[in-house]
Amino acid sequence: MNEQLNIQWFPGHMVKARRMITENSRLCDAVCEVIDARIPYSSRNPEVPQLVGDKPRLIIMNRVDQADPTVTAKWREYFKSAGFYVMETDAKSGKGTSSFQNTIRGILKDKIKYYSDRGQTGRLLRVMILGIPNVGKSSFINRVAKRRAAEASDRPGVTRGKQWINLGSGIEMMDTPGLLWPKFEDKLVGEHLAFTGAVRDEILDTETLGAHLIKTLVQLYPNAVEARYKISLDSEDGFELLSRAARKRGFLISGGELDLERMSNVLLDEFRVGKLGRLTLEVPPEE
Ligand SMILES: Nc1nc2c(ncn2[C@@H]2O[C@H](COP(=O)(O)OP(=O)(O)OP(=O)(O)O)[C@@H](O)[C@H]2O)c(=O)[nH]1
Ligand SMILES: [Mg+2]
Repeated sequence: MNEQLNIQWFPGHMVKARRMITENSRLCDAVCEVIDARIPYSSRNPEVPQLVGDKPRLIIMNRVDQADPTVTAKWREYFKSAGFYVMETDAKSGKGTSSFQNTIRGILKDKIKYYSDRGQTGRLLRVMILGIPNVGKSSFINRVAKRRAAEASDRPGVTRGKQWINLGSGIEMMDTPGLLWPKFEDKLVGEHLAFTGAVRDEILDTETLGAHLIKTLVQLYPNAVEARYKISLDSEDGFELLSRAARKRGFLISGGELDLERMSNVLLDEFRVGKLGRLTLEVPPEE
């Protein structure tokens, strides 16, 4: 497979968002990085430290309902041993989100004491919610706030500006637009972000993306691919695997040629909605 996926995605609004995040982080007591449990490595923005300085940081592994539970547990331990606070959430159903406020109060207990020692008991704690596009930031905030405070939807780039959401309990959350970074140093990072839907599909070559995805899945979860597409897996070539799946489904264009674009779209959709099961594409580095 020679085709390269060249994914460069840093539109103008992200330049603005980045500036806005840096300016507002000064007002915040803590920063939450919402990451995608299916790609915990690729969904972490390497620029976060330089954007927000050394604020206390909480990692929210979201989409755990779509991720492989065994691998999620490994990532949890990995992040914990790296000194992060970690939560595991499914912001769609709300599972795992109810401990957020207590977790934040725990993380900021010294600060709370500092304020209360000075009689500033009513002082708001401000928490910035950061993450890649479409990861579930706004959904998470809505779950914690128990109302539709922030717009959430099934495509990247929905939240455009900042929005403060007051929880009415002394904590205020700041929703931010999904942010990527100007260059993916590692080609796999761009690919994984595209597979999971963090990068808008329109800027990508669908067939190449599909070929890369099926090859990746065959390497990591061969049984899931076999069960879903009923193809033989004795090939290392993504386009060949994709062709086999297209043939099996009878996806043809006029002239009898296989419709690989259609098969790619189906594969991407089925992967994203979880029809292949709970799959995680990245494992933590070994100690
Ligand atoms: N299965 C599943 N779906 C989720 C989860 N969290 C969010 N979603 C869905 O993912 C889509 C995107 O959610 P949003 O909350 O809008 O994501 P966002 O990070 O605010 O996106 P932008 O504002 O575009 O950056 C919505 O369709 C949500 O229902 C989750 O934990 N599991
Ligand atoms: Mg949003």
